[in-house]
Amino acid sequence: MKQPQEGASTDGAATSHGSDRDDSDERALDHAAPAPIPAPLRQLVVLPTYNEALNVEEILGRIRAAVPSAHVLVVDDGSPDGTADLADKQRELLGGIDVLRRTEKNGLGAAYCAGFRWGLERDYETIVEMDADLSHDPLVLPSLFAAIDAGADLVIGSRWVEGGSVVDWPRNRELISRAGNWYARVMLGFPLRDATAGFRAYRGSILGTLDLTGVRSSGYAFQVEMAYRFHRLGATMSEVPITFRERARGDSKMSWRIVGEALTLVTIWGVRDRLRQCSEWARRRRDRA
Ligand SMILES: Nc1nc2c(ncn2[C@@H]2O[C@H](COP(=O)(O)OP(=O)(O)OP(=O)(O)O)[C@@H](O)[C@H]2O)c(=O)[nH]1
Ligand SMILES: [Mg+2]
Repeated sequence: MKQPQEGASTDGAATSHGSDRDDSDERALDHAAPAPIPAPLRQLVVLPTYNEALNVEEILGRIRAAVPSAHVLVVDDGSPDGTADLADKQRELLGGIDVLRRTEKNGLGAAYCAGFRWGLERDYETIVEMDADLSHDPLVLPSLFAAIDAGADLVIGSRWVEGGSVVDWPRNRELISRAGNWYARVMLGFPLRDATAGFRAYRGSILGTLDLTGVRSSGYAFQVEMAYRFHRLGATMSEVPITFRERARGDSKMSWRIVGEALTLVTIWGVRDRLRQCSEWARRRRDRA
């Protein structure tokens, strides 16, 4: 796939780069030996942020410490609290970070899709998504990458498999999450225990086959939609247990609208699947008659 030019943007957004090179270096190389073939880019962590000024520096430091060779892309939707500027400071300090500055808050799904496209354009082999609010522990990242290396196409950091847990989460949030996941499992026919989780790794070669422009969902529904699309492709999916911590700083963007969106879309997809199955069954009966 083609490498976008330095300073090129995804979705018209501006990116600040972790490795700015001098043009004169490029010219000097013109007469030298052929440029070495770049090593394949392996691991990208996409971190969506909206008003995470209280968390972004710490999460970036912890990701860098946990997986020093992974690249990180912060996707900020014009946070008024200066999150993107703080991320840029960490970029200069730590390296291996890019900041994609988008101008409008268009929801988590759109931010993730912009981040995925950025990574796919650069041929990353594994693309991780995680929250910036410290709910997801970066120390889990090596096990997500290892599961992809072992053959999985989608690996979910799961609260609801054996060994998984939540800390400081209100009981009603836990009930909504468990019930929503049960409903998604029944309606969509996949075996996942935590399809709404936002801590997961995708195999880039499979992610790249999806039409991301067709993704409409934004919150929990986005996570379910991606898992459902992988399931329909027959992809290998697995879950690793995580401990999820309620955010300690900053405001949640969760809302009843996001829960409603997930319920509505899961119902539509589930009913559509059953109608498809019925018409397939009727067609086969007709063919046999
Ligand atoms: N770029 C971008 N990031 C967002 C948007 N909405 C939420 N985020 C980020 O997505 C991550 C998850 O959002 P949260 O507010 O923590 O939502 P949540 O984890 O579902 O809900 P809580 O459990 O209450 O924290 C965080 O890193 C947010 O900053 C958005 O519209 N655009
Ligand atoms: Mg959160």
